Parts: sequence; structure tokens; C-alpha cells
Amino acid sequence: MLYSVKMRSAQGGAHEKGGRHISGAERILPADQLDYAVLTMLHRAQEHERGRADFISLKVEEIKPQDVVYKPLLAFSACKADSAAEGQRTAIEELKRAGVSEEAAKHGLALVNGLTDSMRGAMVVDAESGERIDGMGERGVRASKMDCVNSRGYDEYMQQRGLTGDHVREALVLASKVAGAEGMVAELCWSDDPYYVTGYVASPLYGYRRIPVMKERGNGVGGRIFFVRPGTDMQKLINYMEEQVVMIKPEGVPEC
Ligand code: WAQ
Ligand code: MG
Repeated sequence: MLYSVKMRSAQGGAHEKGGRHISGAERILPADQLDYAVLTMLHRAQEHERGRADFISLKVEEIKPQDVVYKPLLAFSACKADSAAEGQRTAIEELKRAGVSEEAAKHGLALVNGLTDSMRGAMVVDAESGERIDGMGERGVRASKMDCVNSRGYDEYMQQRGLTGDHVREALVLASKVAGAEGMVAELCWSDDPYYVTGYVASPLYGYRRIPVMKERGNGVGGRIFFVRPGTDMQKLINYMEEQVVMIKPEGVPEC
């Protein structure tokens, strides 16, 4: 049996009482890994660089096997960029290569650069026109209910490639779920953690393309965009992102 463990933390009270979001995390794990996951999340909420949380919510739920679908892990590769400006130019090139129009790619970057505070979720943007189409306001669309089938094997796979830390671990799994959505052309993301300047463009065609610098150090605004084909059914997309349980299978990683 699998379980979902969710954590969200805020400062100045709970999110629903106006608290400022500090951090969140979600894992889907077998029963024997639950206690360790809960402790790790608790510690993480208590020591986050966005600030000290005074509200932490932890939720554990059982998941029915028939509610789970499986998708492959995206291939991982890295681009070169030495400055935020170069990283942003690279992101535009990667988005175009993946099938986003130049206008939509540029507009997408402008949308993220124009945020004054971080959103909790992603903006959904039409990959041809560049229009934002989700209508979800400051919240955006959240991708959740995903994890890696074989966590230990996945951690080893990442370590062998020199990829350590929660950011990249979670981003690659999230991007793999996102790339598996109907109508998805590409995803653009960089972190809202002030000192984590790395971002990526991911797509079904070219996999996860890491970009070393997407913003200046110390900048606490980041964001995410899902670029979709024109005519994509938004209700179906939101349902897939927020409700469908997706377990990611790293190909070639032996089961532990
Ligand atoms: N679903 C949709 N959007 C989200 C989610 C989610 N579950 N979580 C965060 N976002 C949006 C939200 O607007 C955040 O402000 C923005 O993404 C950035 O979130 O290879 O850490 O969690 O080393 O700060 C990239 C790793 C790390 C690059 C990205 O994003 C690498 C990261 P963060
Ligand atoms: Mg963050």
C-alpha cells in the first residue's frame, strides 16, 4: 500500500488565515518509509531559507492502487549559462526548440520576471499566442500527487550524476509528471529560493534541460509556466495536475 505525506508551512499563521507561504513538500511512499519522511519534512519546514515557519501542516493519506498511473522519468541534460541574462536567452532557445513560439516564450519569461511575489502554483500559457489561460490568479495550477516509484534507486541515479539536494530531486519528478500531461509542449521553471539560481526547461521532446543561472543571487521571486497546445482542455489539465496520482519510473534504474 502507498501513502501520501504532505507538508505545508507558513509564517504569520496558516495559509488560509493570511500567512505567507514558506515551504511545501509531498511524498508518496510505502508504509515502511513513512516515519522517516514525516520527520524529514518537519525539519525542512523548520529551517527554510525563506524564513521561520510558525505554522506547519502535515497530512498522511492512504492511496488506492487503482488510482495510480505510471509515467517515465524524463532524460536529464544540462545547458551552459554564466549569467542570468545568458540563462534567460538559453531558456527562450530551449522553449522554441521544444515547440513554443518565440512570442510565447518571450512573453512567458516576462510573466515570471514580472511577478512581485511567488505564486504557489504555475501559470498555464498558450504555446502559440503566449496568453495566460488558466484563470487561477495568484495561486496558479499546482502539480501534486507524484513521486518516484523506487526512491532509493532514484537517489542513486541522481547521485551518480552529481545531482544532490531536494530542489533537483523534486523538480525532475514534477517535470516528468508535467511532461506526461495531454497537450503539454514545455515547462519553464526557476526557484523562488533567493540563493537557488538554477532553473530548467522541460519537454516531452528533449527532456529536462537544466540551466545553471536564471536569476541574480538574492532574488526571492521564481515561477513556473506550463506551455500547452492551443485548445487544450483546461479542466482536464488541472484535474491531471492536481488530482491524478502519478508514479515516475526511472528507466534503467534497478528496483531495490
Ligand atoms: N506545482 C506547480 N507550480 C509550482 C509547484 C507545484 N507543485 N511548486 C512550486 N511551483 C511554482 C511556484 O510558482 C514557485 O514559486 C515556483 O514554481 C518555484 O518553485 O536542476 O525549487 O519549489 O537544480 O522554488 C529547479 C531545480 C528548482 C533546477 C525549482 O522551485 C535544478 C524550485 P520552487
Ligand atoms: Mg521554493
